[in-house]
Amino acid sequence: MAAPARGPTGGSRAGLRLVLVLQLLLLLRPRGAAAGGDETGVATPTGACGCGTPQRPGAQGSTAAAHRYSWEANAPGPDPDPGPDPSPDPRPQPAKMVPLPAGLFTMGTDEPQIRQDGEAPARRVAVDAFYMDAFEVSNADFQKFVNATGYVTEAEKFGDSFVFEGMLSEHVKMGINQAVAAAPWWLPVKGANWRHPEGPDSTVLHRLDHPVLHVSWNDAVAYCTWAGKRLPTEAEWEYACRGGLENRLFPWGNKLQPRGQHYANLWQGKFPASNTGEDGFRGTAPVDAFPPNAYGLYNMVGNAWEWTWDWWAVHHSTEETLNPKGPPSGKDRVKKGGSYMCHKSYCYRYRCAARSQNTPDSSASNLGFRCAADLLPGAG
Ligand SMILES: *[C@@H]1O[C@H](CO)[C@@H](O)[C@H](O)[C@H]1NC(C)=O
Ligand SMILES: [Ca+2]
Ligand SMILES: [Ca+2]
Repeated sequence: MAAPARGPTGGSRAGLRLVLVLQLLLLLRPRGAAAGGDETGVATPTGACGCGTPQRPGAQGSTAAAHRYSWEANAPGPDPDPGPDPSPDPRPQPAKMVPLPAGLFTMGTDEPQIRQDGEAPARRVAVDAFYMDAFEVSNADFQKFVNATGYVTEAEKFGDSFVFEGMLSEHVKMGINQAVAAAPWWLPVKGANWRHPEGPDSTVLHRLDHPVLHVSWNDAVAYCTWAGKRLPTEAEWEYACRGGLENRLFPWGNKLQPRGQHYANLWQGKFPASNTGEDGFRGTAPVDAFPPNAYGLYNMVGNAWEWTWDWWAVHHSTEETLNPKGPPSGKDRVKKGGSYMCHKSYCYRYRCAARSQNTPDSSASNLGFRCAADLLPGAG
């Protein structure tokens, strides 16, 4: 499910084409290798985890399955004194943060499912107390930021971003040249950006409560900085994901669907041909869909991938560390959690120990973020 990266030249067309050709070659490797622990030692191809979604634009799937966990379903009754301003505010847009206690936890795993991603070894990591956004940053949150600052994202500057082929309208697909269309899952779509996740003929206006997409690592840092926050380190993200549980696969435990319930927005069906949307969503879900983990954090795995602060590396010391921040330099940044396109057969990366990477200027239709902070912004 990893999104493809922009070329090392930072989006030059020649670089992009080279990357696409490389991705095509990598994509032509035998399928299933990624999930089974391909140990070729090849750096994880940034497009290898592409899970094409044959979805019509705008078709977000039925919301029935996850509705019961949504804010609407759990909202308190009407305020007895609504006050003088009856303006319809469909839902609160809390960039709500939750406090996480300082702690010592086991990061990574000695039973890696995708070894070449550097999931191993298990190592003891201590983190100081910090705050974490309860939700992925939503389109409404990002709109507020753009309204206030006039910020232009990298996808808007480059003029395109990566979208899964299956999410595109025929009209948009027709405009993509053949050489690129030969890469089966990910297509660089002109005019795709956070406002138009599937290209110019799509909009976020009916899904402002969904995670913002098509934001690069640089965009994410700009947003968090504006909000008085920062990106979480990978260690903080994984500590938050685990919700106080030790040695579990998922934020809620080891069973993917306890009591038959869906706990995350993933892919059901035979990837990539069919996307049943059994969990209620074929594309993204509202940032408050599905049950939170024990720390009160929503959609840590699934829905949108989330950028973290760290540079990417696959070799880790087993020594115990305090507040590790990853390698001092690198080419790619770490992203965590997998997305709505992840299926075990192809992209078993919706586990707390799983990880992937992209260049910091990359953006795609399944990649978002949330922020962390040492102190509550505006407090004190
Ligand atoms: C951003 O500005 C637009 C246009 O003025 C407005 O419709 C929208 O509600 C604003 N968004 C937020 C989150 O304030
Ligand atoms: Ca889903
Ligand atoms: Ca997520």
